[in-house]
Amino acid sequence: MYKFAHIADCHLGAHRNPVLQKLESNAFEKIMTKCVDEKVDFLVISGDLFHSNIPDMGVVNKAVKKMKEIRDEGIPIYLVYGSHDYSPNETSIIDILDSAGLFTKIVKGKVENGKLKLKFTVDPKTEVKLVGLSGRKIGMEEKYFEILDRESLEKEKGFKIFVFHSAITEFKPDYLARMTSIPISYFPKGFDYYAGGHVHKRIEEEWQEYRKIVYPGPIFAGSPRDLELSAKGENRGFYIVSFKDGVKKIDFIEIPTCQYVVYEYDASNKNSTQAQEELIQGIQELNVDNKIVLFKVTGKLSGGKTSDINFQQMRRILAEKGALYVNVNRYGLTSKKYTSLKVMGQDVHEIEKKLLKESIGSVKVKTTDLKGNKGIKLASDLLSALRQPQKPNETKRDYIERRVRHAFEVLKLTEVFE
Ligand SMILES: [Mn+2]
Repeated sequence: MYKFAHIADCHLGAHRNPVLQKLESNAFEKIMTKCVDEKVDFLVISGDLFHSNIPDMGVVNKAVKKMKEIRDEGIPIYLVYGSHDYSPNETSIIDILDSAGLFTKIVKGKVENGKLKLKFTVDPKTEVKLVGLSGRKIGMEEKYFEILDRESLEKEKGFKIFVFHSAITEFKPDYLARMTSIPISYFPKGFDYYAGGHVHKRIEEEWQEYRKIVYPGPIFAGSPRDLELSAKGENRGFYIVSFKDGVKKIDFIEIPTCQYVVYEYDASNKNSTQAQEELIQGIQELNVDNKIVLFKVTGKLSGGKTSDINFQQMRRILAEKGALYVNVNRYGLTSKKYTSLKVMGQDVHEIEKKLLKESIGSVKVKTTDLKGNKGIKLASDLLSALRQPQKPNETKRDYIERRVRHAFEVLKLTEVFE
């Protein structure tokens, strides 16, 4: 019997807060150690190993050391790009580490007569055949699925794994209804295992000839929403799959990182003084020692301003009580007095999207690519390409050039298929 490990959505480098950084790298290190202890034959990473295509070098160094350890134990690593570490012209850290031989990016193929022909990578020890399709920004991988030559993949004999970084329409959680997804019929049939990433939730499915469709979910958290879901009981970890002429057993290995406290407060019909008092009293009663605190305040104040509530003071109290990290979400808090905020949302990205949606109607152009949902996606992607921060040691000129290049890539003025 052989075994392989399947992880996805590590999002290494997602956090600026040192405590979260530590928890994230701990989770990754624990998984790598477990792979060695369990003597897996190889490791599959279904995209978003890193949170960006040019992550912080300290984060990269730590991860590389750990991956090097498992390589030295004779465990090969196979992966695809995710939507976060993707680069259309092979300038991602993923490509550098692939070139250095740390792991193998298994997206191999080319477009021939309008069909995308993918080539298998064979794991030398187990003879498992792997083939992968990378994630793209904003679900752009759909067009590659559309032209995928499924027949040649389906004909191949042996134990086969399809590695991908996309949501599948049929198995998408309800709360991700608006996420771009690929219908299951676009996937080649008859693979032994479909190793998924991108959806930040653990999913195990079987459907007709699609034997095992598995998403491990993130190993820790790529976003505050992941923290919230973890706090509400979603287990985080990865899979170990045992196989011999087909999958025999799949085990989810939970990797606990820390404990959470969720504190939600509805300020409706309270004035700002009452809300302030009740919040202070509420947090005094919490046991937050050594825990991540997710603090969510919603509702419409009956009097006073939202800025009357002193969240800084509450953060301080929680820190004094030993909280590891406090995430304050008050995007849902409004007041009767000040309703000038026209656009509300749960986070910055949602607000940005809503603003773009409101303004897109005034765009007067012929091409449909700049209108409607397509236009909104393009605009928000362009914004995120342009808001990349300058790297340490990067000259201003290089920085400007890099942003311009990324903007061009987003606008698909230089896109190349790997
Ligand atoms: Mn992800």
